[in-house]
Amino acid sequence: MTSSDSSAAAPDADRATAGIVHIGIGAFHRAHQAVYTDVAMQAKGGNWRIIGVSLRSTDIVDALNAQDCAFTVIERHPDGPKALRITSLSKAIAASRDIAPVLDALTDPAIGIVTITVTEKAYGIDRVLGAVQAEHPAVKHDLANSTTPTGLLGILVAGLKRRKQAGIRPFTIVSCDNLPSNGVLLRSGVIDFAKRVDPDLAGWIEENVSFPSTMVDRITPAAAARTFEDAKILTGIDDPAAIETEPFSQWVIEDDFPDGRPAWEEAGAILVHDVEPYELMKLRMLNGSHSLIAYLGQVGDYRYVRDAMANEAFSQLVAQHMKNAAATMAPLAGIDFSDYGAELVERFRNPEIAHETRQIAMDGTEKLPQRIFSPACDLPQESKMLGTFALCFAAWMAVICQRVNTAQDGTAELLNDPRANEIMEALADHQDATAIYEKLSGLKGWMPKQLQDSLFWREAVIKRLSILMSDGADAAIRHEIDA
Ligand code: CS2
Repeated sequence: MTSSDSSAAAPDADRATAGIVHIGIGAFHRAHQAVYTDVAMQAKGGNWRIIGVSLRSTDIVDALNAQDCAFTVIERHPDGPKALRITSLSKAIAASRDIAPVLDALTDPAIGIVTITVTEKAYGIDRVLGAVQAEHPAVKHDLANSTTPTGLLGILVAGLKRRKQAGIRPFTIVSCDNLPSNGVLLRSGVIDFAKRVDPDLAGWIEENVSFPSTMVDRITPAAAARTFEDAKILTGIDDPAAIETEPFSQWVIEDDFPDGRPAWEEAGAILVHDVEPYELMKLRMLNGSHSLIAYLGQVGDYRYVRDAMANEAFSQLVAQHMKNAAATMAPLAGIDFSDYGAELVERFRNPEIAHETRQIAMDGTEKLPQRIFSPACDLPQESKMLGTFALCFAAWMAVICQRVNTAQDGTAELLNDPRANEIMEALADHQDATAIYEKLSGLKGWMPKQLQDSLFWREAVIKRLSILMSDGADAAIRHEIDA
């Protein structure tokens, strides 16, 4: 347990030095943790500026460094956009160019926290076993080259190893990705990775490193031409690192920072003892509905989430799904799930937010387990409420089939999924709904046994996939809300 670090005297955030390394400086980080840290330092000071590390992209690193790492966040309010200039980032590093400065930053005793947004697929941790996925490309590379890592686990473990060797206290590691119990999962992956390269180090990590879990929330579409135009109009600055986001923002953090942290509560963060119920609520109600909208939206040519929500039947279906998802969770003190759902519907409807269904549809094999399969397993075996979950899974399959059919040259890239090659192989022949279900639900280590064994689930998904394939998304939606 800790309290926030408010020891610094007069806040002078721009002159503060770095105390955080953040891995994954995409739009979401810039719209979320960077803003919380900015506000926290303005309010309470502290040397908590952020050194941003990009694992792959180099463009954003160059763009940020060329402007002292200050950047614009446009909040899309209903009554017009509002621009903020964020200065909490102190420098950006491209790990793919040179890993040495990344490891140097991680070894700096002034760094007390490492935060992470790398998306689900970059973890390389088996969700059920908590062990590393030895065949994950980055994990495989890093296990063989542990002093020149390229991926998340390898970099964290190499940084911790250097600190141990130099007698420096470890940093606290904070996953900010949409994974259930993200801190617990990352802890077990880091320890398992360390065991494979240095068992003593694994013991030291087990004893000394905190991995608080967090729930993060802010809808942040990819930046588009309008983002940069509005940034220029509102600030007068040409900013290739500008991003846009919704007004809403939430961060629920397990308060376990033995070496202090920024006063994130000043920016509205909620510090709690147990994040899990908040994570479940958000993953199942927000992200699960997002996936439902994304896959049905892709089948039915709804380009943006707001377009789907403007369709009355579609919006009714989403509300129905939220209700079903809420039924899978234990009550959470202070939160009324139906109010939370109503607020989500309003956020999804925001006409100012152009969130492409295509963007959310990416990486389905990484997202469906926590968003759709887990809650489905928590409903009674033959519950009618399983319908909307089955529809989301069926819609994912329908999208996959559409894309496989249009990928004339077998381009797995089009599927935008880390398991694209396996999927392409599974669907090599032209197949009917039953065969497609068998092949895709049978991907190794994916759909939980409880669903594999359920005839009810199987029939529910196949029936919906048949409707989607023969009559399209709107027919499937009507069928679901009439059921
Ligand atoms: C979305 C999320 O792309 C997706 O999968 O569901 O990025 C979502 O917008 C955020 O989690 C909102 O906080």
